[in-house]
Amino acid sequence: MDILENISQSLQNGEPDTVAELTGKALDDGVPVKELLHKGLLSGMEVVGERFKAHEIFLPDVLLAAKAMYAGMEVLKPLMVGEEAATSGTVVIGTVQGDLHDIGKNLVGIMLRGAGFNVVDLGKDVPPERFIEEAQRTGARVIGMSALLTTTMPVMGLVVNLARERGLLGKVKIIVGGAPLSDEYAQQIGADAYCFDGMNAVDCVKGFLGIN
Ligand code: B1M
Repeated sequence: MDILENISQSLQNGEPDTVAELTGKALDDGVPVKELLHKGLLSGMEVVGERFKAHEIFLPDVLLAAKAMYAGMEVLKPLMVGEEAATSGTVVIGTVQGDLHDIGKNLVGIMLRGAGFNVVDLGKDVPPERFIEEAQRTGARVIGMSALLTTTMPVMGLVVNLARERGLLGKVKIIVGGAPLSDEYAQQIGADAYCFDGMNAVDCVKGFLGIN
């Protein structure tokens, strides 16, 4: 088994220590960060999602896999963040109210920080009002919301409506992301963009702020 398969398998088994160790070893062996993230960690998490859906594994197994995912991300984080100074503007991010999935949102935060943005991370289960208050308090140029559940996606629309009521639309751009989201849904709720992953979120934010 090659090291990436090994990482994916250890993540599926919910083994944080092994995942961290193997991720470090793969880096030492010269495996690129992007490949490690996609072919090791994310591919493992995809299998976990499929097996959970098929009722082959249960919630505690998924939680352990999430812990293992974090252990791997911790090792990669310094390499993803880079050296750029945070001068490009503030982005407020969070996972919407009712939703506890934060792995994707955290990855997006890491990528945005790496691209030089000041990221205010509100965490998970964030009520609509908080996104707006923090954007106003920090003078953020962009609000980024994440949702992984079809039942929590509508909360994003509430945030857009609140931003409209407070006269923020246009001044603050709103981006949305997460597995069940789409361009169509983003348009439907009046968000400025749907971003499919962290790199795409960086490109969207740079585009909005006129940064190359
Ligand atoms: Co849950 N869960 N979960 N879960 N979970 C899913 C999402 C699910 C698809 C699994 C399945 O059935 N196949 C399903 C949702 C079904 C649906 O709504 N259609 C599901 C369910 C049902 C549930 C519970 C309801 C289960 C239960 O209690 N019976 C429950 C809900 C809890 C709640 O939120 N209130 C629940 C709980 C959990 C755990 C807590 C155990 C755990 C989360 C731990 C954590 O996040 N700290 C968990 C996990 C890990 C998953 C799966 C397996 C993996 C999610 C993940 O982290 N993926 C997931 C199955 C799956 O997605 N395949 C599943 C890796 C992550 C990097 O990807 O988050 O998509 P993702 O982020 C990507 C992009 O989407 C994008 O960029 C990221 C990087 O590429 N992106 C953005 C995300 N946010 C963005 C924001 C942006 C831009 C891009 O701009 C701001």
